[in-house]
Amino acid sequence: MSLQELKEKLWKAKHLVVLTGAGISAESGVPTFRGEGGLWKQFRAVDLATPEAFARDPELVWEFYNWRRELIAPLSPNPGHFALAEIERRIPHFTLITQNIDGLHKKAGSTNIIELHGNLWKVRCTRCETTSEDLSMPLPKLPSCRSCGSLLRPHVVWFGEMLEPKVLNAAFDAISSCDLMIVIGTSGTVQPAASMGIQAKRNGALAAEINLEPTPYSDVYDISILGKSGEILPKLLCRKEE
Ligand code: BV8
Ligand code: ZN
Repeated sequence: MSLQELKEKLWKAKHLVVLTGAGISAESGVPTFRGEGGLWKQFRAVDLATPEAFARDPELVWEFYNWRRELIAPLSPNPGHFALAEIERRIPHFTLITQNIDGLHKKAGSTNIIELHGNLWKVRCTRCETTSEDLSMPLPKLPSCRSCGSLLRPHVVWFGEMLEPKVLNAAFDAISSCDLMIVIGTSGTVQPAASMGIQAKRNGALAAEINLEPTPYSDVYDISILGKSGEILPKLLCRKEE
């Protein structure tokens, strides 16, 4: 199946679910997790994005997140983000599930967004759990809660942590009722997000993938289109033959 077939399915879809990963933000300049830009100093993101790393050295983990905030703040959504926001405006029922914490989907105008792994611009108190958006940069080396004075942490889901049940339930509800699911810019490495495309297929939806390179799921999806999401997604918007 090709881009043209995906386009036909898209404009007939009753409920489209899109799952995005770091790849959709790559053309905005956000380093992906497993690409060459994914390194930070001598650390790998997966070694720092853990509760153990935060318990061991909260200042280092906050330095990592402050670095990502400084890096991402000036970046803009790319044509792939904008195309998804436009598709949401044009079809009856659209749910966007993202693994990304960069906030670029919202900046591009998407509204019905499920942030599986939290948000880089939100902080949460390690004691009273008060969660708020804080755009200030840089945050103090060890930011503290305005309500109780305890240490704040990034409001993101680290490796080894459960996703918030209400977030996960919202994602699975969408996946169980969609008739088309498009998985974009994710290597299919991180669970539980990685198996959501197959889940949708099992529930009877047509499953498609748009990715720069093949993934472990490419052969299982009904449609697998290789390329840059920033180039492919805008093509879905024009109704004429490509
Ligand atoms: C959980 C927030 C239950 C933080 C993130 C085995 C051992 C140990 C652990 C596990 C295991 N199996 C499963 C687990 C659990 C673990 C996991 O999956 N580990 C992996 C690494 C094996 N999962 C968890 O811990 C999750 N929780 O399962 O709870 C539990 C509880 C306790 C114990 C066990 C289970 C929580 C996972 C959430 C982690 N937090 N982010 C932060 O960002 O700082 S995940 C992080 O990775 C990002 O959110 C990122 O989005 C995500 C996934 O990566 P991708 O988005 O796919 O990015 P990647 O770079 O990999 O790929 C990019 C793709 O885009 C590539 O394919 C590339 O080709 C493509 N691309 C590039 N450019 C473009 C493009 N495509 C299109 N266009 C382009 N221009
Ligand atoms: Zn507090």
